Amino acid sequence: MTTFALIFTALTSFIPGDVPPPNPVYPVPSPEQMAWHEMEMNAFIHFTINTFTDLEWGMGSESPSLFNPTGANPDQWTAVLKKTGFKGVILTCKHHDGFCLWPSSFTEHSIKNSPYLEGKGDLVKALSGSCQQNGLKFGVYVSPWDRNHAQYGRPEYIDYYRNQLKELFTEYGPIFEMWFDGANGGTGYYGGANERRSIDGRTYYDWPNTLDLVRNLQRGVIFFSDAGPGVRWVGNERGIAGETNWASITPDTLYAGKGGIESLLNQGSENGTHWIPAEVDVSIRPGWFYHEREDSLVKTPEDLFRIYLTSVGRGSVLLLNIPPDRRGLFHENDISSLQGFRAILDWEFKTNLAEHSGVSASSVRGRSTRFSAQNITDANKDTYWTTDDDITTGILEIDLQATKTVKYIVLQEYIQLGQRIKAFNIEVFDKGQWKKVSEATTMGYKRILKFDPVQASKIRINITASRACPVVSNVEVY
Ligand code: FUL
Repeated sequence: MTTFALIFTALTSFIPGDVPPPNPVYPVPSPEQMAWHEMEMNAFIHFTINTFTDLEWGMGSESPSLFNPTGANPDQWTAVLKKTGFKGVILTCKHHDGFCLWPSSFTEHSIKNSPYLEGKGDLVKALSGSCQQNGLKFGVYVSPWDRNHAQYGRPEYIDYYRNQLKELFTEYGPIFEMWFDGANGGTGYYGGANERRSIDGRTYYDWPNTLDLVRNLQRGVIFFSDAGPGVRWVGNERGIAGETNWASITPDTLYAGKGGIESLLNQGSENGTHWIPAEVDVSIRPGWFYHEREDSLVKTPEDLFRIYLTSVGRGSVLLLNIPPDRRGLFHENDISSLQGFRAILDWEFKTNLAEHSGVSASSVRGRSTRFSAQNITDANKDTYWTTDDDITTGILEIDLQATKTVKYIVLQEYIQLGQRIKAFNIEVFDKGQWKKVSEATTMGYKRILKFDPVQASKIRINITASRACPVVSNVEVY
């Protein structure tokens, strides 16, 4: 063999594509769940007759004539949300009191019998249209518990609920997520019966058939409930995902309304059988609905940023509730907090000090350029660094070229191949010494670690435990 042939053989044995990528570690996200992860921040809108009765949970006996938001303007909502950086919006089309924000043909307890636009209004349509125009995805909250409906608790109500879903999923454009929460049964008006009705949360709603019905109308919709199947509740309403946060969980251990599982929901399970990531729902105010007395209690921009770090920064999606007031507008105090929050995000994550920085790794899968360490700073979410199958630890070293002040590190696993990393830490290099600045367990879709500002010319990510060979797609430094 000539020297040329030898060199050529050596080169071709490492050409991209030569080494197969790692096999997935199951479960993995569906394409729709992947798109959901990438949204990162969604808004919740709680608005209904409760806004006018000053309640959080209406009884179901409220007259539709109370619903009169004289200045309602969904375009104001979407403009504010878009500017803040939200990607989707979920509206309480129907809350527990049963009042519908769309003129459902299956009940009189709706916006069509309210003074709002003389009964001609349809806030579900107005908001879904405004979302489409502004490039936001639209989702629905349709409470299974209905304190207005006479048949609630009986089989007839399930037909009613399904008919309402058929209306929403056929006449209101694309819906990315459907929310059904655990609050179920109890006292209510129930068509005038005024009594307590209890249901068996496991069987009454016959969820599998309801979900199939919805899926047949719109494939790919993400279902939220404690047990998913699309995304799970995070176990609290304070905006805090677990520091250890697995996107996987075994749904048999959960069902909507079951108590005592908050910490399981908060952290997920390393060996969970299904990909059901946590969604962090939290309100900008103490309540979910607007109450004038809470005008001075709106979360500050700093509060919202802290919540961002404990939700998006822990691999979850943030679902932040902003309730319109009695005019039907976001209140000035809420808007100013959102503007402040956006300003903090822009300021804190202004310049990625690691973009296109040189990176070296303790080892690279098959020594292939396709899996090189450089992939973590190439600003391309589809490329990643990984190791050979039998290696479950690794060191990535980023060279910042000069000494910089560093305060955050953002890390992303390539979760399309499953969530793997169980433990890692960060060290920074300054004045000839390495110093540990942060330690963490899971990485997941996104992990943001904040530490006291330090001087650093190099950064090391030490992956110390992983369920299989680690696969990292992105690292940013601020
Ligand atoms: C809960 C409901 O009972 C609250 O009113 C609110 O809608 C919250 C997001 O979900 O289950």
